[in-house]
Amino acid sequence: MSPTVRIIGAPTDYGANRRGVDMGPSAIRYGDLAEAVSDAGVDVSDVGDLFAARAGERAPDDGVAQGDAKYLSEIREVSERLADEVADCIEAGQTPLTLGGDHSIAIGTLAGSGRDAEIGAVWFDAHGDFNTPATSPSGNVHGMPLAAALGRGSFDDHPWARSAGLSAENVALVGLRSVDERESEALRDSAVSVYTMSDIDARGLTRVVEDALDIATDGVEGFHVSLDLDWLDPSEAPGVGTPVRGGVSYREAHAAMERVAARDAADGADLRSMELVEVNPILDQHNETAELATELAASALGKRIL
Ligand code: 4U7
Ligand code: MN
Ligand code: MN
Ligand code: MN
Repeated sequence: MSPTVRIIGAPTDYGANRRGVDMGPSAIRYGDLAEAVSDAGVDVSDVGDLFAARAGERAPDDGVAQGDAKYLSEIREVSERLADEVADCIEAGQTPLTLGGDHSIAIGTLAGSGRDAEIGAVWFDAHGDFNTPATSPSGNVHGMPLAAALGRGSFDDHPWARSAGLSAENVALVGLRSVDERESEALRDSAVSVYTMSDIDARGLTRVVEDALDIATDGVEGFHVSLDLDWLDPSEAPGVGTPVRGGVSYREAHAAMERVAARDAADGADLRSMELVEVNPILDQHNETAELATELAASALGKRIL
């Protein structure tokens, strides 16, 4: 990781089934993100929010009928803008911290982060995010970004969505507990590594995350961390659009981010980019999910207790 972190807001909800997640960047900033990150001992700059037209300002069925992925052309616009911003940030020697927005923004982050280098990714989520327009039960692109970044299935026809430097062999999903049937088949057929909540139950959080980091750092220039707040149990993170019971605890989430920071500090591994997604302030209680997101970012960026 570079000594300077650049915050980039991506206030979009085109990929989600519930409006409100476009206010995530404001809620996370209001939760004192900049201060939390400075407390971690890194310099922080904030370039503000990218332009993204609000889905709520459109007629409900505008943009919906695009194959089996809703708002795909709107998502393409945001993704291309975000990919450029992330690639520029890395080129300038800084580490991008992208704030969603729904998880479709990962398409842009990964395209930018993997534009000029081989990268890996650790994906902390209750869900697989491995649907394609052809397999998705919902048509919501926030359930598809990982498949898109890997150029899978019908996303083959959308080269803007592909992350050039990312290969399935260097991707690990951690904490899954809700995967659709065809999505699960696709994951089993792929080289992506999957660690479910049962793996965490059986082996403990730390061992699982260390394995995931081994995969994401093997033979690549840097690794990306995608943190979907629905990874946590809804009792800790109520402000998300697709909560699933049985997630990780507050302490486990911090422990995972602390493993990320430790790996970044070690030789041969570099935290190249990170994103915080799916915080929905309309569904939150007193901004606690947004505040949790800021705390977890600080842990990943190296905040220590002593
Ligand atoms: B998130 C879902 F069907 N799998 O594809 C889908 F259950 O970014 C949910 O992880 C996707 O929050 C959740 O719509 C996407 C559904
Ligand atoms: Mn999720
Ligand atoms: Mn997700
Ligand atoms: Mn390092």
